[in-house]
Amino acid sequence: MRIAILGGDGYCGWATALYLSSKGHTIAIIDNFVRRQWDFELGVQTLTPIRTLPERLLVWQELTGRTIETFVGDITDYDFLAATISGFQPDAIVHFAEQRSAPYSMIDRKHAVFTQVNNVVGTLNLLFAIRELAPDCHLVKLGTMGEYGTPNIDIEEGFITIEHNGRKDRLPFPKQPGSFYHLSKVHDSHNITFACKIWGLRATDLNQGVVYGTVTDEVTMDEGLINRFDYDDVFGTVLNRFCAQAAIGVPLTVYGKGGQTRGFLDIRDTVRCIEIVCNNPADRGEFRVFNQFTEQFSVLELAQLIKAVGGDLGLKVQIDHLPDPRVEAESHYYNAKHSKLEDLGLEPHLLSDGLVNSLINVAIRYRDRIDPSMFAPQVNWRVANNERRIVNALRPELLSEKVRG
Ligand code: NAD
Ligand code: USQ
Repeated sequence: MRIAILGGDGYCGWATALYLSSKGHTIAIIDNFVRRQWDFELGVQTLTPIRTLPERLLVWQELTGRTIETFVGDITDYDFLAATISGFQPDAIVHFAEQRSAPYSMIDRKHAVFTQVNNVVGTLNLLFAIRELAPDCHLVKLGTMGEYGTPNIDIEEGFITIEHNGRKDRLPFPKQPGSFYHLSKVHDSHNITFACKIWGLRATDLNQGVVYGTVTDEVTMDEGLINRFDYDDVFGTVLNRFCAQAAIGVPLTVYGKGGQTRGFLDIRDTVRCIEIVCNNPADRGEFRVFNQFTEQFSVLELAQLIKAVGGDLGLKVQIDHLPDPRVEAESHYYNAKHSKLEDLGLEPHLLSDGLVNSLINVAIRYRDRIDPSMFAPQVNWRVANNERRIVNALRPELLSEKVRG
């Protein structure tokens, strides 16, 4: 298949592009490198020393003989996007190209607006481009489990059948997102549902849980292919942060009671899920929703697991409970369904299998690059204008040159 990976220079996108390329698909990466600019803006960097996209792609080509085409630009720019879709003519488009950090979207008005414009306009442009230029193409869109929030009932995969005043209907599952970022995903889902209905597009919305790990067969082929590992207070996700903290003997930062329960999956399962979904496209006019995660844990369970496993590796791990900077339930019911991808053939990698090799050992290997000042949370949900340290103003026209190398 011809598969366009929007956001292919990012964490999930890079691993997916290489995986699908290794399976023989023709891949194009579309990215504007804004993720690298956000690091520059916040004064943070990935724990792992990632190369520029041209350098990474050259390593891939030399190792495998496979070429991946690149289109550098912003998908909120419709002319750029339309020219790209029309030039590449994809069978499937995997859309990762959004601002994905909840804390980033909660810094202040500017960052909230940026997040929603970037995400909602990018996706809306994409829907119009598909309709106009590739109407049979399958849109594989990354949503998030956080769209549902933490209701006191079981979470279904996208839809729930409700009986009300003697009548019955299958309706979208209620959404209670917990940040302006998570809200942007809900807005996207509504726009995609509507476009499928009115134009007969085909789309799969993947409500993905928190992804962990850096190791896939392809990125470990060479140091030059290494993937991101973010541990800072804005882009670092909880498991990465805990492993980086454990690696240098800093107490693990559990927010509040730590009863916050989320769905998690190994990056090896992210790439496999995308393959499964591309191989089993939605029908014309169909809007499908799959919950993409494999196991659920509370934040405190993760901290205790890392303490135990880290202890076996000789690390001295302590657990701290910080006041929760977010507005979220600190203990709650959580039972989210996630069987549709397994029904299509996903064989999950469990955390017990990936924790040491894909996380703790990577954190130990690069621990000299860890900046401990990145652990304290600096973005509080209750504050409209957080004074998080902004090191560099975001100036895309200058920065894009810088990050391209
Ligand atoms: P990432 O930030 O590492 O990658 C996103 C990529 O998209 C970056 O390379 C960035 O430069 C690019 N991008 C962003 N806006 C763009 C635009 N307007 N035009 C062109 N390129 C643009 O993020 P990730 O962790 O790989 O996440 C990918 C997707 O998966 C996101 O949509 C995210 O919401 C979703 N997701 C991620 C996780 C996770 O744990 N990482 C979990 C659930 C869902
Ligand atoms: N948390 C801590 N301590 C920390 C960091 C986080 O206790 O040091 C807690 C948070 O308060 C939250 C939970 O851990 O309750 C998860 O936070 P996170 O930063 O790991 O993940 P989140 O903000 O939910 O976002 C991440 C990705 C996002 C994706 C989402 C999937 O950044 O792109 O959409 O996971 S989900 O959580 O299912 O919505």
